[in-house]
Amino acid sequence: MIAVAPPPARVQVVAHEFSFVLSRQTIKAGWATIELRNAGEDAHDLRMRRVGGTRVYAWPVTQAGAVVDETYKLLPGRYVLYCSVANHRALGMQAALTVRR
Ligand SMILES: [Cu+2]
Repeated sequence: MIAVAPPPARVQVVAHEFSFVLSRQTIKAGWATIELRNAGEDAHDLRMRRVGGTRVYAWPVTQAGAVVDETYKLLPGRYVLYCSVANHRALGMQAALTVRR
C-alpha cells in the first residue's frame, strides 16, 4: 500500500494598484501553493509572515501580467500578506490569510 500525500492547498493572490485579493481566506495547515498573479500595471512582489513568527516567505518581484507560484509548508496561525515594493503596503497592498489546524 502506498501512502499518498494530499495535494497542496492552493490560494491565488491577485495584485492590482493597490490591493491584494485572495481566492480564499482560510486553508488547512500543511503544504500550500500560493500563486501571485500580477493583474496590475506596475511590478509587485509578495511577502507573507505568520503573526508572532519571524520567518518571512517571499515571492520575487513580478511584472504586469506574470504569475509566480511558491509552495511552502505552513503552520496554523494568522498570516499577513503584503507587497514590499516602494510604499505599496501603505497604499493598501495588504491582506490576511488564516491557516487552520
Ligand atoms: Cu506592489
